[in-house]
Amino acid sequence: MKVSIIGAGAVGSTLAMRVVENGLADVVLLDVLKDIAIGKSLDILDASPIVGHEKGIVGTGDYEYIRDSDIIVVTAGLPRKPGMTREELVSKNASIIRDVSTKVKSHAPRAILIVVTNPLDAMTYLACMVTGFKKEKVFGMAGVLDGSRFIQLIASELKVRRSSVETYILGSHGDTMVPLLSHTRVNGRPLEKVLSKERIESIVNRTRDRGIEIVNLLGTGSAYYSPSAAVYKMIETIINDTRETMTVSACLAGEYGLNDIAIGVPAVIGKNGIEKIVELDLSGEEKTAFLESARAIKRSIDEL
Ligand code: A3D
Repeated sequence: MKVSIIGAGAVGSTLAMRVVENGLADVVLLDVLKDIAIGKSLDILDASPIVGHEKGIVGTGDYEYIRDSDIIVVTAGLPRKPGMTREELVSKNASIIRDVSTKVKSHAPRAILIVVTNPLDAMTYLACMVTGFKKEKVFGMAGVLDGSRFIQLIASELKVRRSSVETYILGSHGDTMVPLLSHTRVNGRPLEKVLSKERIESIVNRTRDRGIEIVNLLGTGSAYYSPSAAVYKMIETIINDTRETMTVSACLAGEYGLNDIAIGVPAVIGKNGIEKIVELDLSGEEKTAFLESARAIKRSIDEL
C-alpha cells in the first residue's frame, strides 16, 4: 500500500509518522518546500530501527513520486492564526488546492483523495470539481475529529470510558457544525437523559471552539496531533476495508436533499472510499441546523 501526503507541515508530517510507525503503508511526503519534506522523512526513517517497522518513507517536491498511490492526503495550505476563522483562509488555500488537485489528477488518477486543508468543506468541494474523480473517491476529514473532541469532553464530564460514548457531528467543519444529540448515547442511553441541557450546551460550545482554543494557545499553527489521528483512522479503515461508519465531508448528489456541496455526513468507509452515504433521521431542530450549515458552506464555495 502506498500513501502520499501533500504538505509536510505539522499535520502532514505527524500523519506520515503515524502511518509508517504503525506499519500501515509506505509513505511519500511531498511539499513545495522540498527540503523540509526530505528532512522530515529522513528523521522519521531514522527512527525505524528503534520503533521496529520496515515501512519506507520518501520526502520530495516532485509529483512523479506519487504515481500509483492508493491514497493521497492533502494537508497543503495555511493554517489559522489566532483570531482567524477557517473561512478567512479560503482564497489563499483555494489556489493551493487547485494546483495540488490538478497534479493529483494527472499523476495518480486512481487514488482515493482525502482533503484536510481548511476551510475543509469548500476545499473538498473544490478538489471534487478540479479532479473530476468519482464522488466516492474524494472526501474531507473533519467529522471524525469533531466527534472525537465531543466524545472526549462528554466522557470527561461524566467520568465514563470514552469508548462508551457514541455520536455523530454533521454539517460544516466550522461554527455551524451540528452535533446530533438525537444520535448521541452514553452506555446506550441518550445523552439528554444523563446530562442537563446547560451542561450539554456548554460541551457543544467547547467542542465547536476547540480548534480556535488550541490555535490561541499555540500562537503559531493549529492542532495536529488529533487531526492526524483522525486521518490515520480513515486511512486504516480504507486499507483494512473495515466498512466503519464515520462522518466525512462528502460531495453530495441529492443525499440529504443537497447538491453541489461538500458537507459532513455519515458514510460507510471501505476499500473503495465512500461505500455508502448513510441518511440518518434528524430531529426538526437538527434538520434546520444542518440546512443552515449547508448555507454557510455554500457562501464559502461562492467565494471560490
Ligand atoms: P503547516 O504546518 O503550515 O503545513 C502546511 C504545509 O503545506 C507547509 O509545509 C507548506 O510548505 C505546504 N504547502 C503550501 N503550499 C503547498 C503546495 N502548493 N504544494 C505542496 N505543499 C504546500 O499547516 P498544518 O499542517 O498545521 O495544517 C495544514 C492545513 O490543514 C491547514 O489549512 C489547516 O487549517 C488544515 N487543518 C485542518 C484540520 C481539520 O480538521 C479539517 C485540522 C488541522 C489542520
